[in-house]
Amino acid sequence: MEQQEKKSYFRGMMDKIVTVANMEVFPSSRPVPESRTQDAEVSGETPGEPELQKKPVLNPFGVVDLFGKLKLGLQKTKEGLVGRIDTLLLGKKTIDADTFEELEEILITSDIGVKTTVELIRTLEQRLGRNELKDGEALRAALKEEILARLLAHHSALDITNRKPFVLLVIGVNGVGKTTTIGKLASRFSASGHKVLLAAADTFRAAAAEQLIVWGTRSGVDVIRHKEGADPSAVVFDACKAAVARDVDILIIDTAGRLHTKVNLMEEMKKIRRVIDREISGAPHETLLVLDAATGQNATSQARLFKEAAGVTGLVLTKLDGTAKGGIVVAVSHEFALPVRYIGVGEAIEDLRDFDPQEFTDALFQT
Ligand SMILES: Nc1nc2c(ncn2[C@@H]2O[C@H](COP(=O)(O)OP(=O)(O)O)[C@@H](O)[C@H]2O)c(=O)[nH]1
Ligand SMILES: [Mg+2]
Repeated sequence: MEQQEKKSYFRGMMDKIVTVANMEVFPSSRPVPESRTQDAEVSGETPGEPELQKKPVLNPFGVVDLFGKLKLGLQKTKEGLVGRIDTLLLGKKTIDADTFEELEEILITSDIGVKTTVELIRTLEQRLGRNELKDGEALRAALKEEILARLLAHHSALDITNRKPFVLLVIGVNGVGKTTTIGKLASRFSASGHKVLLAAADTFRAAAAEQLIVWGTRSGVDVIRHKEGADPSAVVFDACKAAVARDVDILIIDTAGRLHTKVNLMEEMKKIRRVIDREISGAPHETLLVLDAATGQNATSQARLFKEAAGVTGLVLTKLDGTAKGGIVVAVSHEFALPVRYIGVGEAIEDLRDFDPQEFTDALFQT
């Protein structure tokens, strides 16, 4: 009997030691071992080093032209959406039912979404009825106005200054760009003087944490990680404790999007949220859903699923460069009444941009 007790006491101690040994704080000052970055690259899914050395777009004064870069990033959507609209509308002297029918088709096939398209067309028809639209050019301008109005209606920038630590939970299915987005955000927040801590709660593969560490090392940001396969909630628990103890301004939590079933994934998200809230009351303060714009309507289904189950408060649309499906930005924001906080138009740090509805519509509609 006594021996039995000793045994279980011993096992309890071992469990504790293993738990502590499982956690690893990865200080940004520690060099990333060669093999780690290589691991990340070998996996093929997540390159360790994003390409940071792409040729900058310069304006005539030799200064990096961010608006020009945005326009370039949105080029395919511009061609697919506004290019076709121009072919339909420019030079058109009268607007009739056929014009609206064709416009509707262009909007739907550009991933603006059925719901938003129907609403846009209805509003434009009403404006025509009020004699506000004299010709094709006026209709084009009105369409831009209506799209902008819908984006502005839900828009607000992410403000991290009202809570400390501000807890930012990043969710989304596998491969959409969560870790890359977090890396870019970490370097931006730390460059603007904020103390940042990252949590590697995607514990499915070691490479996921390594990828975060590469970004962390680059921007001088620490990463809390556990061993591969550990319980994501345990990582989150440790990260919350560390964030409070170290007086950080913002804790950004990376998660996995690849549990076997949707139910599992959503249960995991709920568990993570419970743990965060228990440690830092009222947190997470923002739950960012990352969506890959190139997946078009799939992004809409993901937004529906995550919004219902995971308390999404903001969106990031990545990979707008290289896709003609950029209309999805308008569709998801409007359909789910969620602010788009950031958009990704490339792999460099400056390619993650604060979403600005005016700038976005200008970049699309400017000839
Ligand atoms: N072209 C482009 N690629 C991106 C963008 N954002 C992320 N990626 C790439 O998408 C791939 C998957 O990103 P990752 O962050 O690992 O996705 P995660 O599984 O959601 O964490 C990587 O190759 C990223 O470099 C973007 O805005 N544009
Ligand atoms: Mg990842």
